[in-house]
Amino acid sequence: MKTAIITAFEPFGNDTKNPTEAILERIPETLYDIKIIKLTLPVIYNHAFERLLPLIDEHDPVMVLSLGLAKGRTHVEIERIAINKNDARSKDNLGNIKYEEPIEPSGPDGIFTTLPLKSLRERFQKTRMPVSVSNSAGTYVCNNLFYRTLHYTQTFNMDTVVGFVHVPATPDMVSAQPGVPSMEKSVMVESVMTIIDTVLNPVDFKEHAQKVDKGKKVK
Ligand code: PCA
Repeated sequence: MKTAIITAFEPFGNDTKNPTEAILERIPETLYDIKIIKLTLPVIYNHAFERLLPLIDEHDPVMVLSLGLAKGRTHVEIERIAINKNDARSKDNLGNIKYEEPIEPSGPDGIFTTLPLKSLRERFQKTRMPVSVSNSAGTYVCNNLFYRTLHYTQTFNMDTVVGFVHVPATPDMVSAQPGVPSMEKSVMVESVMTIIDTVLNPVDFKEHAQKVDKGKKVK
């Protein structure tokens, strides 16, 4: 049986929850005969990827889709690119602060997602769902995980589709923070499920697995 891996993150910073964990719970165990493996990762540079790596090696998944919280965003966003840099003022959950540090010293500056952005954009336009493409996954732990996953699968010429999705806060998280945008969990779940469906749907998947554009620009 083929597998796909979907990851969430633990809470970090001043927040006591991360909506990606609740989204993960709502994702089914199988879809189109593909087993979905779910994993919640620590918000720690490199540790997150090191937790994921044995599962990638064991299952050679058709897709690894990681979810992260980006408080301040207004809607669900699919990340276009991971960049080779750790650089954030916020501490990770082990207290690490990274400053102008490459993730992979000999890796490329940036690596594009291998999600089918064109099909995804068409799908979201058609369904009129509030999902867009973001051109920066930041330089904190989410970008670190995204970069390392893309770098690994490309280094070993794997056909795995690798993507990252950032979601906003939920309303309860920002009730005492006027002006900080939020989104209901149910809309996030629907958005993430549509992304997963677009990739794993047997018809779409077959077509786009052949042209997974290994780091090439997605027009
Ligand atoms: N968001 C952080 C790390 C964990 C998460 O959910 C980020 O955007 O880097």
